[in-house]
Amino acid sequence: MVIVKTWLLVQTKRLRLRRYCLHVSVLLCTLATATTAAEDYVVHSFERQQLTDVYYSEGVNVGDINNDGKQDVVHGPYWFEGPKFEKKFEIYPAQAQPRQRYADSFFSWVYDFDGDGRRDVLAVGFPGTPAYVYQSPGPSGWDQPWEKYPIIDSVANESPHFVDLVGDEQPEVVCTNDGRVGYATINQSDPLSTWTFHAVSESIAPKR
Ligand SMILES: [Ca+2]
Ligand SMILES: [Ca+2]
Ligand SMILES: [Ca+2]
Repeated sequence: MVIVKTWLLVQTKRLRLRRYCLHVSVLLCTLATATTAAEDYVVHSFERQQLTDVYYSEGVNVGDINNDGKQDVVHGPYWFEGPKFEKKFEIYPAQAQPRQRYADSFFSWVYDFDGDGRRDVLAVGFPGTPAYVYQSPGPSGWDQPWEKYPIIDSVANESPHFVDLVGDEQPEVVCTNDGRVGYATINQSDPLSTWTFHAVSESIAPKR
């Protein structure tokens, strides 16, 4: 009986010790987290620069259009030259959009589609409308509209993406087309002609 009592006492002490260790561990973890969190809190401040007061597009993107190593901004029909963003150049004839409606331009991405060393612009409009590549003319053509090439007949879904989905080091447009979820790949033999849409679902989504 004494042996049993002693064993129980030892086990109880062990249990208390474990609980104490657990409490200390939790406290240490909390302190460590608090220290890390304190170090992580850095206030990043930004300077606001308004590029335009006209509504041209739902979206904006960045990329080095003029190959000077500085990021430029693309907003609908315009690209703004970085790093000052005081000069803007037309990609296609600019038309102000009615503020009470969606714009005819939703997304733009900057990428050299034809491999000539100049980054072009892929533009996606209202869901269910075609996507176009605007071919960069280079510095001699900044004062004129860029050549426009339809590459996908319809891009839909609220937020299409332009990412390397299938791992071939080239991006694809991930979207819906005619209600089908899928992705469109760049036409390797002619990047400025029609791309191929690869459906991964039946027609299950809205067509716009
Ligand atoms: Ca640039
Ligand atoms: Ca190009
Ligand atoms: Ca890819």
